[in-house]
Amino acid sequence: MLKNDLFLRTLRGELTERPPVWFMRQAGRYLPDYMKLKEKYSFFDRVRQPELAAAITVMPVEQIGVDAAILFSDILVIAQALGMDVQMVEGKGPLLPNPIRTHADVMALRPQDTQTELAYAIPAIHAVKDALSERVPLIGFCGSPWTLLCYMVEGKGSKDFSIAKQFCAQNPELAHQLLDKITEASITYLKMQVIAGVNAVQLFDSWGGLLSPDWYRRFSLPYLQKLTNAIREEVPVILFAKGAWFALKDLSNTGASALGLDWITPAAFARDVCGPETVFQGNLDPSILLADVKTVQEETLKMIRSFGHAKHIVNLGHGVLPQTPVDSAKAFVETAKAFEYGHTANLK
Ligand code: 1CP
Repeated sequence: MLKNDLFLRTLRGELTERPPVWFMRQAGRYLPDYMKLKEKYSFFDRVRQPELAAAITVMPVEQIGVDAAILFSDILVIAQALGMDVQMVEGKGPLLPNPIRTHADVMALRPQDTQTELAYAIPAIHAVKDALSERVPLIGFCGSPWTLLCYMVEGKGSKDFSIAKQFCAQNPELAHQLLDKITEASITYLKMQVIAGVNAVQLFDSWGGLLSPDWYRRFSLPYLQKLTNAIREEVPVILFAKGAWFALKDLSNTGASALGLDWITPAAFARDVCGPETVFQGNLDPSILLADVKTVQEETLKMIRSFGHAKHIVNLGHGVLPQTPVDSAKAFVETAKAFEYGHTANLK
């Protein structure tokens, strides 16, 4: 049995003594012990070798004190599983040297190989679960089909993903075929993660906010809905759609257990749109963790209070920045852990 199930209780909509806390990209680049492993092993070795994935996943639990772990991996493993070459270039991020541009490129993708291609995730998750030994829940994840399409068509990170959007504008039917294939592979992968033991999943729609509301309803939302439908009866689903404040009502209607918010979306706005029952996750601007500890504490408290007295998972509004001081990350987590909602008496 889990020793700390605060995160899962919050996802079930229960009133809790305080908000749980974890943060996106918590397993990685701002931690000195991670940087040591990075010198010795390639990115995909760190993802694939169970003992490395386990050591990295557990680091923020032991060193920062978060209430949930997130599997060390990357959203781009789905592009690999479908048959694409994916490289992680130091200082630059992902590179897909043969991006999808034609009908033949889409036809060549093989969602039917997902189980074999991602088989390494099962021993990795088992090793993480062993290393966690029931201290906190484990979050599994995948990218949203739209965000995966962005990388698979563009071939690399981008500020506007204009090649990916051009592809959708010129070949909408082909774009939907691609999104269908990504969705099929993602459902298979999420189910594998659930069977291996993850306690919740998060879907990262990191580039959802690049779409107009109309295009969001065409190219992102239906696929997030399919993923949510396939998983929500097995484990809670968190949807994080960065910049897609305009789609909050639609996202809350998907049946997901919680919605992640970035820092441009005020808590009061989100509560107004979705109502008092929705569980939100977020939303401190990650740059605030670059300030001194006192500022981190003050801004974190302000952010927690903005969500009211329940139904909130403390997190950043996007991934932690690599230059974040470890002490600031700790101050963020400790501020959430010291917070008391004040209705504890009613819980007993
Ligand atoms: O070796 C390194 O340190 C390389 C940096 C790195 C790391 C630590 C990459 C390359 N991926 C990861 C791990 C990772 N990626 C996790 C691990 C678990 C955790 O959260 O601690 C997760 C959940 C992701 C998810 C991910 N990868 C997203 C969605 C979340 C987000 O930040 O929006 C995206 C968009 C990616 C693509 C990606 N992979 C790596 C980088 C540098 C990027 C972003 C590139 C870009 O800006 O387009």
